[in-house]
Amino acid sequence: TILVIGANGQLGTVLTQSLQLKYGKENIVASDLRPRENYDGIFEILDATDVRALEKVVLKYHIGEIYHLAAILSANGEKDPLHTWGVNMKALLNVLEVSRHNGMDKVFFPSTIAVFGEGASQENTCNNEPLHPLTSYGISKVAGENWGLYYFSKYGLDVRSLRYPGVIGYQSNAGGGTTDYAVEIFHSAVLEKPFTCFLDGKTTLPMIFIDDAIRATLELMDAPKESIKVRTSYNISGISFSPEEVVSSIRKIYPNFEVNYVPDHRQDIASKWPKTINDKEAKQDWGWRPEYDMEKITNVMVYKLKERYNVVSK
Ligand code: VAH
Repeated sequence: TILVIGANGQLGTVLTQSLQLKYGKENIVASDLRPRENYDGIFEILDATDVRALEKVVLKYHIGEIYHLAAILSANGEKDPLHTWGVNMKALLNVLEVSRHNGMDKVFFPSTIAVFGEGASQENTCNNEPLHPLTSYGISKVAGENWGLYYFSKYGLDVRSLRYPGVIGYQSNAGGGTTDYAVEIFHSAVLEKPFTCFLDGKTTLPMIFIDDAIRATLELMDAPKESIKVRTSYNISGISFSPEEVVSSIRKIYPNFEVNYVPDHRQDIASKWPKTINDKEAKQDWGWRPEYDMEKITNVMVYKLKERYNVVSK
C-alpha cells in the first residue's frame, strides 16, 4: 500500500489520482493536515511532524511506499524562515526514520530548482552545480536531498527524488510558491479579468506541466533500482518562459488579455534561481522526456479551466 503525505497540495491532488488509477483505490492512502472534500478513496488526517501519528498510519495500512509531498514553499517560507526549516526537516526526518524502521520499499521526496542560488550558473544549470540557496525552503530541500543520500548509503533505504521546476496545472492551486503566478495567470485569462503579475515580465524560470511532472515522478519510481545513479535528486526540465512569453501565448486566444507587472519580494527569490535546467542525467538514467511546450500548456490550461469555470466558448 502507498501513502501520500501532502495529498491535498498542488502535486498531491493529481498524484493520488494517478496512483489510484495505476494501483487501485484500495491501495492508496491519501493524507494531509485537513480532510479533502469529496475525496473518493482512503484518507487519513495526518501531520507528518508527529512521528507517532505517522507510524500509526504506516502500521495500520501496512504501507510499503511513501510519497512525502508536504512542505512549506519558497515564498511563504520566507515569512518565518526558522519555522519553515523546522517543519520541512522534521516531517522529512520522520518519514525517513519511520521508513527505515518499517522496511519501506521506496520513498519519494520532492526537491526543487530552488536548491540553486549563489554561485550556480543560471543557464543550463547542471545537476552538480553548487547548492547555495537563498531561501529557507531551498536550504531545507538541499539538506533533505543529502539526508536522502545518507539513508540510502547508510541504511539501504531506496529514497528517490526530483528537482521540480514550477509546476503548472489546472486541477489544483499552487500555494505559497514563487512560480504560482504561472498558474494564477491562466485563471484570470479564462475569467477575462486583468492580471497583476508579482514578477517582472522578463523573469525567465523553468516550468513543467503537471502531466509531465506526474509522469516523471512515476517513471522515476518505476525505474529499476540500479539505474538510479543520482541519490541526492535529479534535475528535470520541462520548458522555460518569462511572464511576457506566457502572456503572448495566452493572447493568441485572448487578444485583449490585460496584464500589469508589480514585482514584490518574490522577485528577489526568482532572480536567484536558474532560468534553464540541464537534465541530462534524468534523460540518460531513466529516459526522461518532457512532452508539453508553451502552446500545448496554454491550450490545455485554457480548455480545462473553461470547463471548470463553466465558461461558454466564444
Ligand atoms: C516554489 N513552486 O515556487 C515551488 C517550486 C521551483 C519552485 O519549488 O516555491
